[in-house]
Amino acid sequence: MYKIIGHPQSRVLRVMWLLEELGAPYELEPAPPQSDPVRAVNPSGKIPVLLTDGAVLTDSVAICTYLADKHGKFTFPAGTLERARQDACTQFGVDVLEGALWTSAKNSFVHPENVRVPAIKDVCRAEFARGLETLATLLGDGPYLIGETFTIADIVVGHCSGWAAVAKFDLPKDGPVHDYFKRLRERPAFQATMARIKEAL
Ligand SMILES: N[C@@H](CCC(=O)N[C@@H](CS)C(=O)NCC(=O)O)C(=O)O
Repeated sequence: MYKIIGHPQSRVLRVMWLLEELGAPYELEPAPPQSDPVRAVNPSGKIPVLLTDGAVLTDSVAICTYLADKHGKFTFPAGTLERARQDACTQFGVDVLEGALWTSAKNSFVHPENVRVPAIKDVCRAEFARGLETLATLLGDGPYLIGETFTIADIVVGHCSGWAAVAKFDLPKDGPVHDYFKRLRERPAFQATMARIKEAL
């Protein structure tokens, strides 16, 4: 049994979604970032945290990579060219899409008001829009980032699309990227994750 610590409307969703895809049972403690239960296991106070086999794992991408490698699913094996492409897509999600969303969030509500720079949010929107153009190229004929195989790179990018919707960033109303995001949302494991989040809140 895995235990996830962290409020699920966050990068915690990535770990929940992957565990649902894997069909692996897990417990969720929906603690907010910087709360006592989080800081007790992760000094940075950041979420998600995964407790497994007596160990504390942090960082959503590190956790997803560990779980996918461990279960041998939703990832290509280390040392293959497909894995290198998959990792590049994951890093694209984190660097470009998440980078824009996170900088915008930090300057909207995460940082104290006196250190926020609201004007940066226009830059974030522009970067995100450019990222969607890159995504269309990476996706090619799809259906997923690495062709026919759904991987953790799709989970990271898919999570960013939901985050963008909540943050009211512009998303395509039709076309291949729109259809890709819809395809991700329609996966039974994603639907199960959303149901579990609803139940937890
Ligand atoms: N790279 C980390 C980032 C974790 C992170 O910043 N999580 C946010 C919530 S989604 C958080 O805990 N923020 C509180 C803070 O930065 O103090 C990951 O992917 O897990």
